Amino acid sequence: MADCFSLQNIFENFKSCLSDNKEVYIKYYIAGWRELVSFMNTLGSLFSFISKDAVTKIQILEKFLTGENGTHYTTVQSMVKYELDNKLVDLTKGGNYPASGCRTLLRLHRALRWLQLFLESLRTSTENSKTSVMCSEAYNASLAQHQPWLIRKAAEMAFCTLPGRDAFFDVMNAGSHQEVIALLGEALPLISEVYQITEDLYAKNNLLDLP
Ligand code: 1PX
Repeated sequence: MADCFSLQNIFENFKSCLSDNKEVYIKYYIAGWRELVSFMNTLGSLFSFISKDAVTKIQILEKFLTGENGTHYTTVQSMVKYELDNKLVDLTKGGNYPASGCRTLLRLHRALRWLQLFLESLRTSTENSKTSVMCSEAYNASLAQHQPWLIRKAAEMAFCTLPGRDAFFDVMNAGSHQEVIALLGEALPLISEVYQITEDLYAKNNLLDLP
């Protein structure tokens, strides 16, 4: 429900993501995504195909985290090491591990780039800016490159139904527009840091194109 959601909750989770030595805790990463999904669920049924896919991916990671090898899934760093050391990742084409932790998290990681771009453009937007345009620009500069035509079209259709900027600021449930903008300014560096650490780790291990 719209009133249960708050922008603050999302950021608290992404803040908790980073350990002292800059590893990314999967537990808080997926908790951040759960909050985002609950926000998306307030936007109407055209978004449900997106939130369903996000939930599926969150559940895959949760299962690893609570499973018998869960300790290896404490951080993104430990997951990458464990799955690579034990050859649990399909590196070039589909094989025995279509739902590895590494490839599943990569999908969310790419979506985090979308979030980063979208929130930054919301933060710097003016009264006349359109959320649908900001959303689709962020999408085209990130996730769209990894998705087929049909999904891109469905996503574009959903974006057109987004509430206008004022209503969008209201549903973020973080006070006045000025307060929302201030909160975005605080939170974006955190999200960017989590994104960049993951990106560097994946790049170093040649994991950015996992099938
Ligand atoms: C405070 C503002 C917050 C806004 C919250 C919005 C949360 C957005 C969550 C998006 C999560 C998307 C996960 C997508 C993962 C993905 O790329 N999956 C594809 C590939 O997976 P596969 O297993 O097949 O390799 C999959 O094909 C995806 C299908 C669903 C469509 C994805 C379209 C993504 C659009 C993201 C923009 C969300 C718009 C929210 C509007 C505010």
